[in-house]
Amino acid sequence: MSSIKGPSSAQFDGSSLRIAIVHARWNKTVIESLVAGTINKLKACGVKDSNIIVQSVPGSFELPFACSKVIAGSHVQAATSSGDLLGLNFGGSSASLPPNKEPSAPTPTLADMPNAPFDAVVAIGVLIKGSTMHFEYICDSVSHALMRIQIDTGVPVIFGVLTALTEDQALDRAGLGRGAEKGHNHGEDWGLAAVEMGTQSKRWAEGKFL
Ligand code: DLZ
Repeated sequence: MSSIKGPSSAQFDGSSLRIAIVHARWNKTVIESLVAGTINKLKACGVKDSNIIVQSVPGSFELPFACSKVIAGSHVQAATSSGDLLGLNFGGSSASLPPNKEPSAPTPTLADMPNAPFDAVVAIGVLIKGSTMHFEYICDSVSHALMRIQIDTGVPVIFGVLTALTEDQALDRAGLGRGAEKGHNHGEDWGLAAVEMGTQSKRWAEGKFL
């Protein structure tokens, strides 16, 4: 019997979004597949290559700190580039332009610039239960911290952390199953969720609900 689990589909255009992926490096094989699945789906939704930023951290425990810093840093980056657009720092030094000469290149708009604040962040980690309580502590603290970051910053943080009881569970959820069924790559769902939440949160912030 086929499963009834999983999200129903919805289509969103990611072409104006800037998305960060922050991933842990523990359990590399599974991580790589999940990150690739996420990127593939982001691109399929129209997110431009230059608007997908990937950063890594040692393990899942470091994900909340990194997500928080990356979100804050993207605001600093955006503030700096809007200064550039006002001519404060255009092309490195506007003072070096010859007198009465305007820059000849078309002035970029903020939408073209690959340094707008992130519209969503995907946090990817793979936790596999061992013989101690380590797994429980990290799962619990990371999931709560990621939730808090999205509420506190107003930037959606997609929960791309697998909390698997066995290696096979983790492999199955990355489309790398060792059995006849390879399983489904959950990174694809996270890419879709990032585009949907990035798009919707922009609209909601503008009071648009249709
Ligand atoms: C230490 C540890 C262990 C035992 N297991 C995992 C795991 O399954 N997945 C994961 O992402 N990270 C693991 N870590 C590393 C911790 O997340 C963290 O990087 C270290 O405790 C250093 O803070």
